Amino acid sequence: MQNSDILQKLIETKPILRVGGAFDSMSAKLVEINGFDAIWTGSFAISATHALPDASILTMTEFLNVSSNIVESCKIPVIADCDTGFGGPTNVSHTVKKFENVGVSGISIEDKTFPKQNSLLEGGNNQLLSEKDFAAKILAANEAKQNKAFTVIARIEALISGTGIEQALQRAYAYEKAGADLILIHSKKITPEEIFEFSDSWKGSAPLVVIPTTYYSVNVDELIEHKIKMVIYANQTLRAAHFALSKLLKQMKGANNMSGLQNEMSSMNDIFKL
Ligand code: SPV
Ligand code: MG
Repeated sequence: MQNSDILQKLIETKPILRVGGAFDSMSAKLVEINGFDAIWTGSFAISATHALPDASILTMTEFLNVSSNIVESCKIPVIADCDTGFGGPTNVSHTVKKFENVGVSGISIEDKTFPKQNSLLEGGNNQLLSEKDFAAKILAANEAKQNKAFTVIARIEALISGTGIEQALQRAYAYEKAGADLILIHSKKITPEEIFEFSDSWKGSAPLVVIPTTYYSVNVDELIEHKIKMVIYANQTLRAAHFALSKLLKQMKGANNMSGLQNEMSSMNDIFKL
């Protein structure tokens, strides 16, 4: 059984899938060890580890290399964030071929124009691609996959761009018709109301995915009640790594020796085990 089949099986059988964000093989391995269902290789976290903004700067190949390394180190499925698909429908076909060939189980593409900016960036540009042009990308992705179980996630940015629920629903139906396996409905609100309004109105059959970064107090139970099938914790690992390193380095810089800092880091044995 390929990992794409395993991911499909999990989607069919579990009430909700918990997906942890990772940006390299070590963070991905930790996501796996801690019992998550799948790994999200997010453009925000991967860009940040290159000290770059999440603004379509890294190339498809650079993102592919990170996901490929993670697939090699982990047993659980990997879902790759492929931004806007790195171009038009032909680029999307090529992207699917490349990511599927290295063993990634699914990709997500979003309906913004290239170059995109991170959806949560204050004052960021969130211009939407036309529904028709994005549906063509989903069609291309669907046609390009070798294994039927390879998951194509259509990510809707209508709520992020302020276009509203009606537009989000209309796009979701169009993308499902074009072959999307899952619909990712993204929001930057600090409460989940608009996500729930969307999911309560959704009459399609594609399961729904959310990324509760800004509405972080939402409970998993509530997500299940509102028909959400997958929750992606996209960037918490990156932020924790940044936080821990920043804190430690500040303390190290002012210290005469490292005695007081041993509890601020994993032991050598922890790393040997990894
Ligand atoms: C990412 O993790 O790269 C995402 C989610 O796409 S967000 O940062 O909320 O846009
Ligand atoms: Mg992203």
